Amino acid sequence: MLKDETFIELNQKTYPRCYLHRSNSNDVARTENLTFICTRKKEDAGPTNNWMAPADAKDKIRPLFDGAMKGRTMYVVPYIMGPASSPYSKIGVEITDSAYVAASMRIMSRMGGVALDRLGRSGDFVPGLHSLGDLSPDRRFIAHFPEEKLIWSIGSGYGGNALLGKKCFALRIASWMAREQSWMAEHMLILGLEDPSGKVTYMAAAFPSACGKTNLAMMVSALESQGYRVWTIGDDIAWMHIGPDGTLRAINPEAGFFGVAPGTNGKTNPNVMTAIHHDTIFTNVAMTESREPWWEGMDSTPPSGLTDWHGKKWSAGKMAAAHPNSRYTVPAGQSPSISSHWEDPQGLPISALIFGGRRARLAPLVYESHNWQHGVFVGATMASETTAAATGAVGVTRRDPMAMLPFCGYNMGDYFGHWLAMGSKLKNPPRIFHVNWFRRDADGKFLWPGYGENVRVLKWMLDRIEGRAEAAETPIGNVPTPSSLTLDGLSISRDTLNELLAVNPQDWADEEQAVSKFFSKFGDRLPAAICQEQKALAARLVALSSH
Ligand code: OXD
Ligand code: MN
Repeated sequence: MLKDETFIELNQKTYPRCYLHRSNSNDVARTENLTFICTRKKEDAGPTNNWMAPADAKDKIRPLFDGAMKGRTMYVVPYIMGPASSPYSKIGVEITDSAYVAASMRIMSRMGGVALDRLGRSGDFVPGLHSLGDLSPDRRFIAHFPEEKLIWSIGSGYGGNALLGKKCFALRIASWMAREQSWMAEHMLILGLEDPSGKVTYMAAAFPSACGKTNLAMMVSALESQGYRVWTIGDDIAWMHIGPDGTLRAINPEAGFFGVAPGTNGKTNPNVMTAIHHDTIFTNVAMTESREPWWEGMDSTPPSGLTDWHGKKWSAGKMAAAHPNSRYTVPAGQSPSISSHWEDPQGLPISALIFGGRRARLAPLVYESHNWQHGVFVGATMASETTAAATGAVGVTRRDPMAMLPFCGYNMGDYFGHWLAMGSKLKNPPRIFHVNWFRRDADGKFLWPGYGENVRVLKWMLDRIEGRAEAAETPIGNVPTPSSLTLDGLSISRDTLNELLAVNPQDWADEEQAVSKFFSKFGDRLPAAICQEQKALAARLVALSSH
């Protein structure tokens, strides 16, 4: 890879075994418009997925693979998603003509001998065929065949399109398997919150792409001096099963972090800054004169002599030096925050599920749902302002249930039904919360400092679970009373706090309209319990505004 410049060597003194990869400039993010769920019946893919009939998809895509790998090296990559000895892990085999993909899979999954050993003579694996093709978006397809558990991807070398274990297998194909087998494959980080007694409570949280999952999972707690610490189990995907004791137990199917670089620094994520100083692949970041990786938001002023992500001399004022969706790929075990239990084969018991998104206006800092069914409704009504993680306009509000809109491998109406069904199978279903770190004031300034301070919100959740914290009832759920949040050491005015926690009935009535419009897409595949929750919310809003 060094020889053919797939990899550029970074400063081996300060960044040992770190390399920079520059992708084709038309191939820098997931392409949702070229991603297909290929089921026999269109309704089984549902209204939120692009659909092709399996036979049509194969007729269209197979010719693109003809001769595509000629003159290239073909890599056969057996890999395990999940800890090597976990009964919940699954095996995939990816065939690819990209050395970058093979090297990245080595970080992001347990690959090679360990996977072959586990596979033995069984044929129980998800095959994935990948080729860079000619990298033309006109001949780019990321096709999933969930009925036969098969993935075909051509024309892109970008992470989420090309590392087939991640979004394609661990979310799209796995979500289908999970419904068949009564478990859950979710776009969730997993963290452990340690309290002063040393007890660790595990939580899983779903946020749309590039909304801070990695930073939250790896947070350095602002309440560390009070004995609250955060441990990382995973930053992007959770596979959750019902354990023998009726609790929901989560494993992280991945072995590494494929994180968004811009905005990452010693304040926003000191743990990952430590982790990425060795054995890391950087993609589409800028490079300093001393051959170190650099991106916007790493420090306040760009150093002179930067090379941009295209490999050209960079000058300030023009475009960003690093691509906004530039990434680091780093083994999870390199983070100082990694939990000593992150590879526990039985997974970790989940006490809270958290949904969240970027909402400049609407949603309060945190609220708690009334029960599982209401919590599923809260997840189903999630929305967020878009980011650079996928191609398309940035900053528009899009509905993104459970942060799974781009990743659910089947009809989302049925997916809500699966969530509801899982709740009734759990002895003690986790509490369900919603958070919004991104609320802004009238001048557009963030109201909440975020990052390590978010532990204060996690602590409130823990206190709710343990019956210690107060909450005020609102039509959307329970919000903290100002005094129930642990705010010592943080300078935040009472007015700001009120603004952060406010639930404005008129705004929520407007939101309700948007939700109704979105739900109408699902027709009779929308579960009755979701309609019921929607009606109940509407009634509570009317009751409040007529007071
Ligand atoms: C990711 C994404 O890369 O969600 O994790 O886009
Ligand atoms: Mn993700």
